[in-house]
Amino acid sequence: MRLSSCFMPTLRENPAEAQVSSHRLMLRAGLIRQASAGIYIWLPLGLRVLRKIEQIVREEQDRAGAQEILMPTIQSAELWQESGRYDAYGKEMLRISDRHGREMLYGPTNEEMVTDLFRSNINSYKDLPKMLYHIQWKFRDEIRPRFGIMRGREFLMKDNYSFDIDAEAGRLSYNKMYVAYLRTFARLGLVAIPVRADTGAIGGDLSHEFQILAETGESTLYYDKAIEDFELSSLSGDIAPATIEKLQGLYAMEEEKHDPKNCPVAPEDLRTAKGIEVGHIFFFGTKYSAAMKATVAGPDGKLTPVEMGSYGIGVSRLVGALIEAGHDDDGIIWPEAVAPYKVGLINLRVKDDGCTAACDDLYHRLTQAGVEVLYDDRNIGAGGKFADMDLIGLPWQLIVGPRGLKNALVELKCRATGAREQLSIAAALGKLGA
Ligand code: P5A
Repeated sequence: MRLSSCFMPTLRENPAEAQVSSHRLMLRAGLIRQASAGIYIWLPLGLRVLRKIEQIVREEQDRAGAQEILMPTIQSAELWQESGRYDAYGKEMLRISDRHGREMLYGPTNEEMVTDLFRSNINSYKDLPKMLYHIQWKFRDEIRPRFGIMRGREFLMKDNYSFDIDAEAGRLSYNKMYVAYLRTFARLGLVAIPVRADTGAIGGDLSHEFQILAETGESTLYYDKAIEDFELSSLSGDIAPATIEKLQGLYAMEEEKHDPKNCPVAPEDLRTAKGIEVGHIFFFGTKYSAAMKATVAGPDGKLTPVEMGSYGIGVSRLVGALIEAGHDDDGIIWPEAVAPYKVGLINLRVKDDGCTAACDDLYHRLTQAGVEVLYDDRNIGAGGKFADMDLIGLPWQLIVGPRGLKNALVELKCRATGAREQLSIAAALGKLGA
């Protein structure tokens, strides 16, 4: 993509309304703009990141055996009356009525709808287990939307729902998702600590939140330092059941549930940190299936309510969380897995025919090789180009000017380390995978 034709409205100054780095940088780097309180427009650069995170989340859901569907954002109130949550959900639910005066709502989550889908289509243990997920916008009328997309009113969630014949099988599905989450966050280069959690409005008795460590986190965590030995950000390959059991057995609690007097961890082994909740998983058994009569016939022909769990990832919140975990004074530092482009190609002298020809050629060759390039071909000063490129945080900067070209050299800068190298064009292309 050529920057001269790109819609990337960057800001030099810090926007007054932004209190945390990620919100500030998302506005400054031209990733989002606010449409109204807690509701955002995703601009081209921000949308590219959102889509890449979504894709990693999707691949790990698919790998765990879940199947993707797409349920609507607008739901009918009837199903929520059946489960009993229509009144219980309170003011966080955005209630709408259609032209016939029917009560509708903008979905804050989909347990009811998916339970209805299940009961109308599956009625035998032979069709179990099943896991169905979608990646869809949600609306929660948060009393205090803040920190940009981190606590929005409209936000993108991946929500998965598991269906099993009994509690034991349900627990296996829960653990499958637990592993899928560890893998997902590791692919994003994040340390996400699984913390035992309350089940709140969703219900049930087994639940974990996945918390990314960041100073600006809204939760305070206490956890056994042994969790750090699992090197959660670099997990790869299969994760053995014994590892899961060990990890789930280690102490990790939010402040509200942490009781220093009864904490099983010795004070010198206890860590405390702030966290951002990027995922939350629940095993709630028959809470919805019993209320909504979603039953299955077992091998003996007897009908029993299906055992269920639900598993959420805050896909849009992850964009903010990744920035909280990766930035410096100059701007964002994206991990390669989700960067909007891999390389920023900086043409230092657009008016110099030789320099522009060399840049055009590099742009062409990188693009041909499938490397995602943002080409700064604007006719502005070098200072503005460097500042913008650091701000938007692409992993690599390929800097091309007439002086270097005289010696057939270009400069390659790594955004994360700041390291710079003078290289021949062929060597630079090689390093970038072209
Ligand atoms: C699990 C999936 C649920 O809703 N039902 C379906 C269950 N869980 S949850 O914890 O309430 O939400 C799941 C994740 O969504 C993100 N999230 C938000 N992101 C941005 N703005 C918000 N207002 C917001 N609320 C929830 C979180 O990452 C949460 O873990």
